[in-house]
Amino acid sequence: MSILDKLKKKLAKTHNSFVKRIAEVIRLRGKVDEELIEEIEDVLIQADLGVNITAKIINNLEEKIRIKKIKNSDKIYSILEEIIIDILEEEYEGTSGIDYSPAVKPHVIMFVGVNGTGKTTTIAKVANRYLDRGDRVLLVAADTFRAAAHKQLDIWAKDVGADIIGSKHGADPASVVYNALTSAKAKNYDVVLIDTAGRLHTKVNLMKELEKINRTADKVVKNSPHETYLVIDATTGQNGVQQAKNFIQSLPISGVILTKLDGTAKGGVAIGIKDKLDIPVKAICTGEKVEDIRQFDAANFVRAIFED
Ligand SMILES: Nc1nc2c(ncn2[C@@H]2O[C@H](COP(=O)(O)OP(=O)(O)O)[C@@H](O)[C@H]2O)c(=O)[nH]1
Ligand SMILES: [Mg+2]
Repeated sequence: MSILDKLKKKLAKTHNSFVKRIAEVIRLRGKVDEELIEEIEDVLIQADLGVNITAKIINNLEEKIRIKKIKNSDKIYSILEEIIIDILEEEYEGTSGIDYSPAVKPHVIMFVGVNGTGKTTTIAKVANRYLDRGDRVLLVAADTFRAAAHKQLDIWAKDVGADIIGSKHGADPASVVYNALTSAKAKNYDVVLIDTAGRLHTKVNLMKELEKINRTADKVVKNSPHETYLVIDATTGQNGVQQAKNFIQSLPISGVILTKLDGTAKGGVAIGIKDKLDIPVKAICTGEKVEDIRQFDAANFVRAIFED
């Protein structure tokens, strides 16, 4: 099976609900008129693309229809696919996925996001990629709020073969990070992945804690964290994207990792993120196993959901 075919299989729910409905709308309407455009617009909105990007897509579609004088609806589907790819390729120009060959060592990455979005699982996946390349990887259990959090990361660390530094439940996460980075420098680790809490007593407390971790890391390894990834659960659609704004206001987020695309019809959410948050999707996750992560390739993603 080709890489694209594998992705198609994982994104089948999004394909079946969203683009099949567009195809259906186009087939039933037959001709190209205002009503067809409105119906396509409705489907795009319902598919969690977001209002802004949908407006952009529809504007481009109307323009193409006018310029090319398209009367018959059978071309609309492929035109729409092309338009979305064009918009995303422009937005994603100059961006890249997760940097698996960083210049500076230790390369420090912090993972943030709401509880249950998939931070800990994603860390295992990313760790596995670095380990495959021969890097020495240290995981840091800085989610000290949930009692089970350290244990969960511990299990993953054993599974993928990474080292881990943690602390007692309730410890100060910034000091855990301080110790971990000091040790990472002394022991020449290549990569350090920091797991953080997704929930505290209040949202303000959580953001303060993450900001403190951020500042502390920089004190030990200059300019770190080199990357801060925001993990968003695709099944929560536009709500998940909305929640992201709290993190973006407090932290220098370098990219989004979108998870659980395998279990949702809301995969269209990936299309609107860069437009809405001005932060690129770096990678996508399509399952619970360590290999279920891949770099986000916008054009490939759109092809995978549009094409049979
Ligand atoms: N289907 C699916 N489940 C996922 C994915 N990523 C994470 N999960 C599951 O989501 C749940 C929460 O993940 P976890 O890593 O604990 O989230 P955290 O609270 O952000 O650390 C777990 O049951 C994971 O197995 C994914 O890409 N696909
Ligand atoms: Mg966790």
